[in-house]
Amino acid sequence: MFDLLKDAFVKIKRQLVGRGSLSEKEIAEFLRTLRVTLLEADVNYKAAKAFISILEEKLDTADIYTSLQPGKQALRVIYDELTAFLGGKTEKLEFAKPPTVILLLGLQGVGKTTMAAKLAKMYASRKPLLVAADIKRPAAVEQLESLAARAKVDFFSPPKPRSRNIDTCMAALKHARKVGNQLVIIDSAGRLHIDEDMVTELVEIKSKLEPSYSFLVLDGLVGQDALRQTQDFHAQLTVSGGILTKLDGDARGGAAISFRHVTGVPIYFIGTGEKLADLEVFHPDRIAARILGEGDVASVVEQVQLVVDQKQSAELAQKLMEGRLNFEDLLVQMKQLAKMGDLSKLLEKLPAGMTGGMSAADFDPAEIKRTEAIILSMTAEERRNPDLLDGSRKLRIARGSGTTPADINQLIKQMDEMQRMSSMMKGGGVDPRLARAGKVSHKSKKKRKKKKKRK
Ligand SMILES: Nc1nc2c(ncn2[C@@H]2O[C@H](COP(=O)(O)OP(=O)(O)O)[C@@H](O)[C@H]2O)c(=O)[nH]1
Ligand SMILES: [Mg+2]
Repeated sequence: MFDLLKDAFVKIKRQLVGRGSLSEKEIAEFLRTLRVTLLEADVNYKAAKAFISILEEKLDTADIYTSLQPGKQALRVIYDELTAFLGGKTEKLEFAKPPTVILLLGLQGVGKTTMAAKLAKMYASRKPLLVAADIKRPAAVEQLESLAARAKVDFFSPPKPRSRNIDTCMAALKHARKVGNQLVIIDSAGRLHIDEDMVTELVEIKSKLEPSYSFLVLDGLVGQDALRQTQDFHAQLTVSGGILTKLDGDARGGAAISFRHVTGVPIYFIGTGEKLADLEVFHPDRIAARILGEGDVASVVEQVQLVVDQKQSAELAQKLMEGRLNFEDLLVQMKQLAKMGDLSKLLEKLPAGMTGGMSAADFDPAEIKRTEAIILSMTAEERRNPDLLDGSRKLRIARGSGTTPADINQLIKQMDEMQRMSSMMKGGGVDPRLARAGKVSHKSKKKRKKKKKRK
């Protein structure tokens, strides 16, 4: 995701970091490079211009020129301004008076139906109702119905085969009130191009239904054209925010950067794959960190927490904090990580220093089998107390598991790294800035101590 931007920013960063001095001329030169990159990444021309001029202003301060570390100072400014440009704070859905109604708008094929189901899954605790208000496209109703079954949520189909979409929406709302669905997600009909028919229908739905949120769904792979669509939609329907899909693969990310500037409304979510779980809340600060190549520690932690069994992970966190991780825990941990599926996607978000030299290959099923064999060849005592493993024990375990002592050393090293990485993640959200500096927040350490005391 955002590879092009990331590459360019990383290059710029390399030039900046470690600089003892920075001249006005050098800053101007680097801003020129940045501008070209933004345009290459399909950032809207006006948005790119606006962003560069903000940077120009913020970077042209005595602070930078007199700073002992002007490069780092400049990067800090870029991180802050990029975050602000992406919208600043994270938008959260409010569930004020139920049912909260979300209307999804957008052209055909952008990913509305998929997104409807992803949102329903993410907010499953609200007892969501998925509404098929698209009878234009053949099989659109069936598509949503099967996705609803997969997400295990309620589904509402048009009462009659030829019901008008507006009637379906109103009937669904009534049904939701009766049944107690706190969230209603409407999958509306798109067209290949914005046309009058569609706009008229959507305007009517929007005014009668009065949705809490109307989100424009945009295909992140479409460059400048997506922004044109945005402006057209927004001009006629005044959306409350945007959702970008298909940001997996080689989406250049231009739309993500421009959206806020072009519309004045924020991005709420991003879709990063075809599976229902491939949905992320849009966190401007984390995205900025990702683009700057700093990794995205906080969202990785979140994803990890989603899959990892809560109780088990609490126990594990406790052990990690106390530095008593052992081989049994490691095995559990690896199996859980393997469950998360596409690990390479997760690992790419982490800064290199935090992956502890681990790569997706370490979680490959064959690798896990091998680790399991090693651990099973240990005595119960050895499993619980890794310090026992001396040369002769290692040799015995290696023989028993069909591996070599070097493999066992590797495993011990990996566990140390995991211990280190986990204490950095400190079981919760990590302020990306702190994570970058390799520091862990003192506040949370204190909190942890307090918690312990209470026990
Ligand atoms: N790679 C990828 N594909 C997606 C994503 N979201 C949707 N798709 C695919 O895009 C196609 C169109 O999606 P659909 O939800 O039917 O779009 P709609 O016409 O707007 O309702 C389908 O093949 C989806 O599987 C995403 O985030 N990433
Ligand atoms: Mg659809």
